[in-house]
Amino acid sequence: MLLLAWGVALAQPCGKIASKAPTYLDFRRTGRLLKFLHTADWQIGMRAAHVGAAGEKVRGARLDAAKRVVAIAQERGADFMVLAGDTFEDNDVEGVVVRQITDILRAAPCPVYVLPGNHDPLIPGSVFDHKGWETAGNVRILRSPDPIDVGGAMLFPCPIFEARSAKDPTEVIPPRVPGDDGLRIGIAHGSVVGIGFDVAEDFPIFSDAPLRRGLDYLASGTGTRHFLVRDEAGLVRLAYSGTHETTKFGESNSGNVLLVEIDGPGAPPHIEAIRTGGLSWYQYIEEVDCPADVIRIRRTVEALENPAQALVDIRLRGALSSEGLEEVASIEEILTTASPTAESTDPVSRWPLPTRVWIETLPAGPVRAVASRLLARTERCGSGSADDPVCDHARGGEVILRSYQVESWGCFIEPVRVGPLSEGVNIVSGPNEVGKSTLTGALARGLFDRRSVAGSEASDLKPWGRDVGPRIFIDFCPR
Ligand SMILES: [Mn+2]
Repeated sequence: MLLLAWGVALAQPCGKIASKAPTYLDFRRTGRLLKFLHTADWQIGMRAAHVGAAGEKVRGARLDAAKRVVAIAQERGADFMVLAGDTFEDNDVEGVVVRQITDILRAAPCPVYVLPGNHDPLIPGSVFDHKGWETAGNVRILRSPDPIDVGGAMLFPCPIFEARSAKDPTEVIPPRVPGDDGLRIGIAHGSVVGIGFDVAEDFPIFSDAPLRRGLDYLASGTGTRHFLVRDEAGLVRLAYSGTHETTKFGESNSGNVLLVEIDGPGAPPHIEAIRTGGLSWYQYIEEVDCPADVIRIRRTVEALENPAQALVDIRLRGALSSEGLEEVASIEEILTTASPTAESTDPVSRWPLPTRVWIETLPAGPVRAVASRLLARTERCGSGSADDPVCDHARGGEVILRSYQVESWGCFIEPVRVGPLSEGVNIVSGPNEVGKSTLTGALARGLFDRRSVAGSEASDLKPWGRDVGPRIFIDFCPR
């Protein structure tokens, strides 16, 4: 309510508040650039449980990256710094952690504006009530939407007071009044509507918010990814810095701070992403069938730059000979040597493949025949030169699908045969709802389900009103 009254007053040129109009620098005369750092989503206090024993390293890296942001402010002569929300993982972080951040920010050579986000909203007992903030005179917590004159520009904060909301946080920014041709910078935390986020309750920000709110730039935060939102004229006036340090495997475009420079009101912002992240995250999730597969991964791991600052997640699946298992062990050794915190969080079950001698002890019959064939397949692996190991196992496993038959399966009560299939692309055509997907799905389940599938998983496949088990027969031969 108070905000609304404020906005109305500003909209009336004769109003009391509007008469305190800020004085803007005349950029055309001085040629001065407004230059500031935009960062967000530090998520300090993140437990990083997903990386096990490396959690300490990950937490430390987030503090180191925060120091780099401050160092960049110094090097690049930033006028001020903006932290656009979620500086902390939550409001329950320990006092000592808050103190670490206030110490880092206190060292900044410029004012620092900190916006509470949805992880650290301004609620009673919030992390921003900590006494440590009093020691950092250059740091200002953005506790209200009151505009701030930073000398040359007005900042319009959109603080967050709750963990979830369906309300656009930028609604508190008053529109630009006629005659106001100053630089206006918004600071918000929320998700852009329509850009891959489920924004129903995640503080939706519309991509044209800068236009609607009369902003030259809207510094925003949410999630971990750095990205820019272009307006219809192709200009970027809404940007997400992303987190300053990567938080997990597979995360793209994180570990940066944005240096924003604006020549003057209306001028397009110049945005430069500067690397702040210290850790590199590498993930290899692979199927391995022979030592050559593992050797390739070992060579990649050996070639990692700065392994002490690397987090490596390797998950291998498959059957390996003892030679292959030795390679796995050597990878573990490389990682442990490079980083004392390395650990095998998901150890492989080490079942070496049977040897020829052991197989000979089996009674003659199908078990021995199958074991021999499996061994022969793994022995074919690993051909090629030492420099270029080759695994030809995959070819050994190929089969030709000849036909298949489905019965008592979904809409098919009577047996239906698909085939004969040709050795190449086969097209199954028919009107909508005739059962093409059911037939294809049945084949996939026939090939990959366990024979023992029971319960609702199996009964869901039964034709309606019939109590017969679904059946599929697949006719295939080796290539
Ligand atoms: Mn957030």
